[in-house]
Amino acid sequence: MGIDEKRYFQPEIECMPHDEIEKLQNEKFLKQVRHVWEDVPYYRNKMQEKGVTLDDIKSKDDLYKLPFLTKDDLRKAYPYGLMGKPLKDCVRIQSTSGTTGQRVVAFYTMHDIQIWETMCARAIVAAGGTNEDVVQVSYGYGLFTGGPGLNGGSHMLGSLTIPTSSGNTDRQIMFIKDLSATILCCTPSYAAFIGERMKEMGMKPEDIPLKAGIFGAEAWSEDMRRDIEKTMGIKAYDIYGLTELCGPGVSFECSDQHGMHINEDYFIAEIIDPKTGEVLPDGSLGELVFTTLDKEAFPLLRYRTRDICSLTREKCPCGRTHIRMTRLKGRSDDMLIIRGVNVFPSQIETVLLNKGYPANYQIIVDRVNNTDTLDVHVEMTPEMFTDNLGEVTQRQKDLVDGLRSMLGLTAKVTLVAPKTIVRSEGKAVRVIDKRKF
Ligand code: DLL
Repeated sequence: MGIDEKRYFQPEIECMPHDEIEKLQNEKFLKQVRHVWEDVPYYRNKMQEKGVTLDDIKSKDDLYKLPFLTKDDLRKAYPYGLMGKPLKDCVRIQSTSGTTGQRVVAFYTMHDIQIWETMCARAIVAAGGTNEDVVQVSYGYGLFTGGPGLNGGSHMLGSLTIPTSSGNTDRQIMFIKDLSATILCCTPSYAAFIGERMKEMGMKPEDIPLKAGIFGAEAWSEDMRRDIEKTMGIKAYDIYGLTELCGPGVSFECSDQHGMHINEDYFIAEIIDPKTGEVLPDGSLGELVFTTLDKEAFPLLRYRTRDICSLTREKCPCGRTHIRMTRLKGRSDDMLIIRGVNVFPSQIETVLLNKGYPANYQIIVDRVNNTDTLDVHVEMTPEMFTDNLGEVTQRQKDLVDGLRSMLGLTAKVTLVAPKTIVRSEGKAVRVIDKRKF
């Protein structure tokens, strides 16, 4: 059976047999390592410190010999220390917000921009997009990669692009409706907010022409996906990426909505044990590590993302052959250790959404008398809202029980009135950790 070419942006690459991908990766890998060795003294020093030279790297099988690069390296080498090209060859800078205290600044040549936009175009096609679609990009534009990345992908595909950026939610809805946007790109928390506002305005899913959403840049759960899909009457696709590697599009979901295909012609992905650095077999949960294969200005070998997930080579019904990563379980630095127990915010979200609460919550961790405390503030829906104290107490108790069985910990739950938790137009801030370490 032949493949339906319209379902892919580049079928010859996206559906390439595995042994051919390996061959392509091998060729590109050797070239990329040579580029780094010759042009990035910071990394060459790291290799030499580990006793590795270019001669030790004969194929992709030697990847494990290379040292890891970490966020700490990026910090030490800030701003120009990891560049692989002179500034005169670069055409763009993007950066993270630096909310975790570590601002990342990444550089791009024209070639780097083109491969990044190619990946975003693949993601839009995987979500059912064609050049007949109208793509509304409601990720932030500017230093954040979300807006520029999806904007570039949409252009490359030839779709009509509406660069609304984030914010001004009523105008977002007006544009979706008036300009017949069919694909919406934004963070999942902003999508949920837009959906909530639509409901308030008395709009139903059939009142808007949207058919798909491409949502990423932050962790979200399967339940949140279902909620957004229902409110907007769309299919919601996950997209992953990070500034260090380019931005959105490193991997993306297909019609199967079961894990994100990593663009293996541009990256090699590994999963390692975050504690020991040992490479783990496919299927194991661990930290995702990327090696770029085709980057000029900011090539990174064995870059530790701190993101936790697993990889699978299981055949995908969509026909793409590139390896898939699971939805992120969280970041290793997102993981909270509360009274010795590992807690991921996504576990808390799962309990809340399963019990019918919206994804509007805040997790507050503190230390009182040398004991960690976990407070979860959860917003009620307007339907739940009541001044019947008994009912509220019963609801809180039910959530405490649900969280205890998920986490093995007792949390304090406070139910708050609808709309009291601040909405996000970009990445939502869900955790406030007040402990001083
Ligand atoms: O968030 C790039 C991006 C923009 C991805 C738009 C998708 C859509 P950074 O600001 O550098 O880049 O943040 C990267 O965000 O290491 C993950 O921890 C998290 N992240 C990104 N995508 C997802 C996702 C952009 N789909 C960091 N699910 C990454 C969960 C995600 N977390």
